[in-house]
Amino acid sequence: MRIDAVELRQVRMPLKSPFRTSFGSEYDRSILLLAVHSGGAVGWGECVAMSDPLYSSEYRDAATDVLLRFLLPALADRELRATDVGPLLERFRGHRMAKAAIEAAVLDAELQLRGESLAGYLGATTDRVAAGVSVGIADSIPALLQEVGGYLDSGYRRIKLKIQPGWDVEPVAAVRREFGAELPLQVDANTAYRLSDARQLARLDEFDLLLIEQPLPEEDLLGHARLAEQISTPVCLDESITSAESVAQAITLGACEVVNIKPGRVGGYLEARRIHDVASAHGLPVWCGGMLETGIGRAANLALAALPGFVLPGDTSASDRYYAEDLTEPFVLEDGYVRVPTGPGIGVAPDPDRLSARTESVQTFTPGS
Ligand code: OSB
Ligand code: MG
Repeated sequence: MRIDAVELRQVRMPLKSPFRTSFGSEYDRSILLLAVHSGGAVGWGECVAMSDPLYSSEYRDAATDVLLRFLLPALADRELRATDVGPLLERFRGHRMAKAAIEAAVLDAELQLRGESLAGYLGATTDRVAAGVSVGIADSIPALLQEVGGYLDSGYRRIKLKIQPGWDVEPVAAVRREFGAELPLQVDANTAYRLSDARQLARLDEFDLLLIEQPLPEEDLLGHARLAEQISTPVCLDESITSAESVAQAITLGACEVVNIKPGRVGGYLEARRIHDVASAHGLPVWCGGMLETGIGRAANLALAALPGFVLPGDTSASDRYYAEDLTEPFVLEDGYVRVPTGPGIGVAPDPDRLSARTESVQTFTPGS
């Protein structure tokens, strides 16, 4: 294929309720969507960079800038396959979320032109994925229990609680007490702790959690390895895992016993699959993380989450966990599972009216101009 044009669309999606983590509160999701036009096909990619650099150093407007100035020009005016995107962009440091978005859009267009689904292309072995849900920091324990209860009533198969110093043992103990020992339960600290908090984190041991996600800073692999020796809850990395190489290092160090794979964070679906392969070869379970995606990113995440190493439920919730109205046909929960799209490419496209209603601005990149 060849890139005829790329639309960079800034959309704003109001969240049904605010999402509070140790790094801040989101009230709406400000998203960069890419549409790659190629030979009559339109491929979609959702950039997971948030509006502010709080989860990672990347942010939406920086992604837009690096795409327009560096990444898109490097892909223009040539025959291109999705597998070329990573190598062609490798000399530009970092900006993995921006790279992932353009690779995803190129891949969607290429697969549509071939009539092949992303799930089939990646090697999916299932047609539905067990859905977990990520629950933000609440205003009170009763409010948290009510929210968790609502998700369990809807059928979610695993609960993840966001934690931070001052909101850890108490909410976990309350959820265990209310919903029982059998509930698959895990926590995510988004780097809010230090190794000196190991004794506090060891207090979570008695609650038999599936894992603790990213307790320490992104760069602190050694700290995670030390912490893993001091707590019995398995350590899972999110922010620290940026490539297949980084996961191999983390595993070798003993810093990581479970991996949260987010395609956006690691530069795309192809690198995400390599991480899956490395982790699986080492016998580590992986699961698919999320970044409050619309149906565009969610469709592609579901294709990835259908690979055989994804043995834990992901943050692949239904559309109505986040949005009153999704950009695509909504993904729904069926008996605690979400269906993997089977159509060509990612298998979904935004509804034109809903997309234009949510669009704040559009910039167009045209090769040679
Ligand atoms: O750390 O997994 C995270 C959302 C935004 C940024 C980081 C994270 C999250 C979530 C929500 O936990 C996952 C989802 O449901 O999309
Ligand atoms: Mg996380």
